Amino acid sequence: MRHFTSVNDIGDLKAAVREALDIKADRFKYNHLGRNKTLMMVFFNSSLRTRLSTQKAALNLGMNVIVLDINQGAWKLETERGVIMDGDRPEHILEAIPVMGSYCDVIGVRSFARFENKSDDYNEVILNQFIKYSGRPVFSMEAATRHPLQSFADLITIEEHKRVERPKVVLTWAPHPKALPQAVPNSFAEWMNAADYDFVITHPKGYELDPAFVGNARVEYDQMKAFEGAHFIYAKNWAAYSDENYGKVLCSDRDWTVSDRQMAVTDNAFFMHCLPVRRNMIVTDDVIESPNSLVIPEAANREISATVVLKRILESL
Ligand code: AN0
Ligand code: CP
Repeated sequence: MRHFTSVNDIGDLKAAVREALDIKADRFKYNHLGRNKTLMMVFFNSSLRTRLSTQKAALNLGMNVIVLDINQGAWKLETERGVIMDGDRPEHILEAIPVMGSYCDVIGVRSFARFENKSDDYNEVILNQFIKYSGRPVFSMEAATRHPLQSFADLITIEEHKRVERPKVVLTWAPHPKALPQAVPNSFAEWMNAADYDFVITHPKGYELDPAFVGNARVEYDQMKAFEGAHFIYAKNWAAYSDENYGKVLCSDRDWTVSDRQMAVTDNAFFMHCLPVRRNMIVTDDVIESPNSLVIPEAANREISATVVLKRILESL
């Protein structure tokens, strides 16, 4: 594997999960692979889990790690070609990327949707410039449209906990005070469709996701109906995707907050969220603290998904 930006880069999912569980049983098994190899993690946005789990994954593989927070101590980057750079951005990304590439063997990039220009976001202009100009394998640590390391960890978590072969998995929108990207729900949908689960998406009208990610999922606007008989509830907020309301918050209805009321109609479902989560906006204290909450093992599996991905990239160097 050279680059890792979506489910399409991982190949057979069953094999990927097998490899993940194998690594989980002995996470230092490939400790020789990363000897004298350097991972550079570049963050345009904040992170707790991705930063720590990806660094741990690199250490599992014997790599060295450099972390750059673009907004803390680096020069502000101009990202558009052709701009007369007389403003507050002293460096252009077209120089910065190849310079970063010259100091490392693999690059991880976190660059959220900016909600300034829908086509720039959905064309992944930042991530793709890293792929084009760094000369290195690049993997997404959440880009504008996807968060594949998260979705892979989610898949591993579901496979570890499922009680039926083809579980009913429900992705539910939930309220949040700020506009959040669609990357997590898009990516989750893409991986759930690829895993061929019984997959349902529920959200208020106006929150329809890009049909390319919805795929064959059933969309159910009645949240209670969607939850009936579910085995896994995956909550997430996202802002509107439609052209007219792109990046906007349209609904703050706290009836959508996941609580015991909705969980009661599921088949004793597990609760999942990628974190960070706003309690009593997305999910109640009771649900996130219940024995059915998988948020901590799910986050722990981020180390495993990142180890598999970095291992495969190292094998291709
Ligand atoms: C980000 C998002 O919704 O994409 C990161 C989630 C992993 N969340 C926030 O900014 C709160
Ligand atoms: N789930 C996740 O990616 O968390 P961070 O934003 O803290 O990295």
